[in-house]
Amino acid sequence: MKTVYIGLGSNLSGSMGDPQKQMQTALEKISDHPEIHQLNTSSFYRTSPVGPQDQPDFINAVAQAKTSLTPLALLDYLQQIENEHGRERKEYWGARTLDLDILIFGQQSIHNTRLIIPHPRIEERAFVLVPLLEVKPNFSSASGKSITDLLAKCSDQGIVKL
Ligand code: A4P
Ligand code: MG
Repeated sequence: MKTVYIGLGSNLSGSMGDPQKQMQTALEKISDHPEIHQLNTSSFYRTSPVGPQDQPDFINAVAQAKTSLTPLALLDYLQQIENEHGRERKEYWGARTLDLDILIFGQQSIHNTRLIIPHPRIEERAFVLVPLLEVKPNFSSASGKSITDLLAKCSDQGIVKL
């Protein structure tokens, strides 16, 4: 069984409702899987968009869980949930009804066409770091930088706990 961390984000209403509702139903769906256990979710945060600015604020959170799934099987399941929530892939880093990213998968390092783990942009994003630290207070950065430094670097990114 591996401990995994999943980043959740939404800034558009989709087939399950407004962004917060989309996140809630996604979390229920994740915990419904027979091979995913002990789901523990951070607070929800309202965050300013990183990337294109002409889009609504996001709701973001991070979930911790234990799983016996392989990384690719977990990705398949998360992408199925994204699709059920009306996800369309248009603009890169653009607005989305639901985005589910695998941030960390046990101690594994993966680099293939479908999956990069740890997620390459964890360290530069307040919307990932802040909720991740809630569920994984012992997070240490792959680059060796201190958490204080990482948080200071992204302190201009708007983030409010809901
Ligand atoms: N993929 C590779 N590695 C992973 C991984 N660790 N987890 C592949 C999940 N998927 C991974 O993803 C494109 C492909 O990445 C997938 O098919 C999968 O095989 P996608 O979700 O279709 O595209 P995307 O989300 O637009 O790209 P990406 O790289 O996930 O974007 P990011 O980095 O997640 O950025 N601002 C705020 N405030 N909050 C946000 O949540 N999100 C983004 C998206 C930009 N700005 C934001 C937010
Ligand atoms: Mg994504």
